[in-house]
Amino acid sequence: MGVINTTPDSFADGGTLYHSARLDLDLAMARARDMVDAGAAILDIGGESTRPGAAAVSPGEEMDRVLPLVERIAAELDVIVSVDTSSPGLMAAAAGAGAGLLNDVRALGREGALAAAAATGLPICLMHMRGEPATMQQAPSYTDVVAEVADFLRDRIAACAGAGIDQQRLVLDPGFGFGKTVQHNLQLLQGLPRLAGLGLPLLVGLSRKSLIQKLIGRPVEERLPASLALAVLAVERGAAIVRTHDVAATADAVAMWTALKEEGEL
Ligand code: 9MG
Repeated sequence: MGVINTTPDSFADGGTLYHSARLDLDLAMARARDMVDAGAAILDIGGESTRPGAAAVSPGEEMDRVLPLVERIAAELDVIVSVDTSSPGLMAAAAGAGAGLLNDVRALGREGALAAAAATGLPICLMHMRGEPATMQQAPSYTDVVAEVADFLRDRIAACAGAGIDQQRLVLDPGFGFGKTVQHNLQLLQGLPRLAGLGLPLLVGLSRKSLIQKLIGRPVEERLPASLALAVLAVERGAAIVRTHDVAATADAVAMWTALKEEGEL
């Protein structure tokens, strides 16, 4: 899953698709095409930054950023278009624009989101987050982070069932970096097989995240090698989908692991 942020303030690639303070749709399409050529099966389009402390965006502005790109990608490229949103209005509009997946970092927790997502008939990624992006990194605390994330995801699967969303439509994500310390992230990475035991595909997003800075001191523009190491570890532990800013390199890293596995060398 390649990441395309239409925000001017994303932590990892903020503003790189902007010209004179406006989103450049042709540039975004070129990025999308490159990612598909590099092997992305899914492109995740986001219109609101979820980095800690990011400014909130109105639902109207989020739609204006995301929908034109969703429409063009769906019309021109052979790829599943995922829309990264918690907004019920955008979920409905995205389905009409050709989206094939909803990615909600709030796991359909916003008022109206369960019903809106259910009505689209689309697959949905339910991600765990403790708190809200503005404050989530202020002393997050768990007794057993893997068990608590698993309990949360089980509760959201049940809420989806109550809203008429079949389990077969769901993908689960532990939400690396969303209300977690480095230690919590490492425990989740180690505990991925337990989350895979919930029986649904796992999505992981570790690409360029700040745990890399905290563990080995790399600024965001130097986090590719460490992101690749984390991607391979996550796949080895059961991840089915890797969310990444660097599709070509990630596809190669995972292909190498797969080749070794198939040769019986791992
Ligand atoms: C939008 N977004 C940013 N990081 C993410 C992650 O780790 N997982 C998912 N599902 N979405 C994310």
